[in-house]
Amino acid sequence: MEPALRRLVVVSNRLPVALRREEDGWKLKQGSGGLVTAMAPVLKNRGGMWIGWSGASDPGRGSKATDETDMETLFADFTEEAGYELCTVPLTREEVDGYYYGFSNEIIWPLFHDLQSRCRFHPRYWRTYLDVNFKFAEVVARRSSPEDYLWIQDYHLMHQAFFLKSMGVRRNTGFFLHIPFPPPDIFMKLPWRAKLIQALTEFDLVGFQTVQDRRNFVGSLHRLMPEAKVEGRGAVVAVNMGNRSFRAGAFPISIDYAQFSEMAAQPEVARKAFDLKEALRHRKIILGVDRLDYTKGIPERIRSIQTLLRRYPDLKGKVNFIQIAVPSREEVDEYKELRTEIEQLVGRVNGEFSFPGWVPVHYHYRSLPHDDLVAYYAAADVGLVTPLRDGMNLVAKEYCACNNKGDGVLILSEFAGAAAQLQRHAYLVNPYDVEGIAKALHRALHWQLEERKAHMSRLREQIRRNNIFRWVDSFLRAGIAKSLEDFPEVETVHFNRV
Ligand code: ADQ
Repeated sequence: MEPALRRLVVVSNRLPVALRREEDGWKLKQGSGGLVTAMAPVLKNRGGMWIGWSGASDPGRGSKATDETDMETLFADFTEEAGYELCTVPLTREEVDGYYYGFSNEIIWPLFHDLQSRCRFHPRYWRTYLDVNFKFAEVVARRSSPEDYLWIQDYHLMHQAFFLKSMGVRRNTGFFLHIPFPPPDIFMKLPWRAKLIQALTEFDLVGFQTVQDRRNFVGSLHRLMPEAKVEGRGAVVAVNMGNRSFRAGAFPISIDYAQFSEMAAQPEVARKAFDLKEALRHRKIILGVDRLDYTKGIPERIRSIQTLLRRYPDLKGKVNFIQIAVPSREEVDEYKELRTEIEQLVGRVNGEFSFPGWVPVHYHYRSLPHDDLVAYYAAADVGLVTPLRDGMNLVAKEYCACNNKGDGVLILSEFAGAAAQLQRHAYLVNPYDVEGIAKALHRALHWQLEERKAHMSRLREQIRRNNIFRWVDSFLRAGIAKSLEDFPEVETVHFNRV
């Protein structure tokens, strides 16, 4: 069905561009993530717009060239090239501190990842979060029209529909939460729980990564707004609130499978993967790739390598663990402490086991160019993806897509959203169970080739079919569909043990 959609307007905290200073001044480059790749054609086809914070526009931090006027020129050039418009929401230093570092990253991020003891429930953060959401909504109202479909991304902007409605601005709105939605007992810890959940009900469609996240949301909704009645049992359900209704659904995000797989097959990338293996004398490679974040379970993972080498001394000199960590939220103390903890752990494990010619743990703290990252994925015998909690986890999918030989093993945390889709063919582990991970690693390293191939080919097929384009398509179809009949009941594999 061709949607009656004139234009797609994506709203997210950050714009999908990287700002770089080159010799002749500042340059904007389109971001390269799966989300941008998948959205770009839709935005281009419909002459769409992306609204967000540039990340560099706050006065006091940026240089003269990053002020608003120069930005406008850069954005106009970008629009001509990319085929869709960028629109920036300028934020002050105080706003960024309260809304982004404060409410989003010190409250919602830990709470929604079940780590409530890390939350700092400062009322000031909440107020700034509301102010910034209002500011975003004003820009959205001004720059969009009633025929547009507004697709709001993630936990930074949960009050968009609420503020648009309170301004009397009628728009068709969809919201997608990239991180998990916590179980009701945890969500109830939030001092502003009733206002937040009500704000979410103001969207026409609320999307989650998994069916379990949607259930958690509905559980909290029932406690806080008992008048809410849920209809339907498929991936998308309708919620009636008496005088109005909205939809809630599970839309597992994915990657541009073909792009990863094709890149891994390119001769230069295959060469890089081979060089990497050769540099490590063709030892088995166990790989971890994450943003450096306390939800990703990196210290536990390093301890599991330590346990592996203690328990199975025959593996000494035969395996390497490579951990690539992308710098993230570096200004925040907790992230600095985590970095130190990881570096000390790496030092301890290497100190305990290294001998001339072999260092068990290789740790890289940097962002990698895309082709290097793909080469690491292609070279790895085991993808070790063990977040303590994760909305989806794209690394798990990227690893499989790059494993063109099909002989790798994916060890995956049961608390990653990806486990709901991949549990039958990944080796599921509890990320807190250091001994369990060590055992899984030992088994994975001794698995028969046929068995590994059978599992990996199924994983790859599942990710190839359910790729990022399908995700965009299914969300948009749900966002503009007319009735629940458009969503026949589906058998969705979900994971209950959260
Ligand atoms: P993230 O928490 O950032 O995303 P993830 O889904 O794993 O987690 O995505 C990380 C991305 O960063 C991957 O695409 C990966 O390729 C890239 N990356 C990692 N290490 C890198 C390196 N060293 N160099 C370059 N790139 C690197 C949030 C949620 C997730 C959810 C996504 C998408 O927390 O649960 O899957 O959004 O919805």
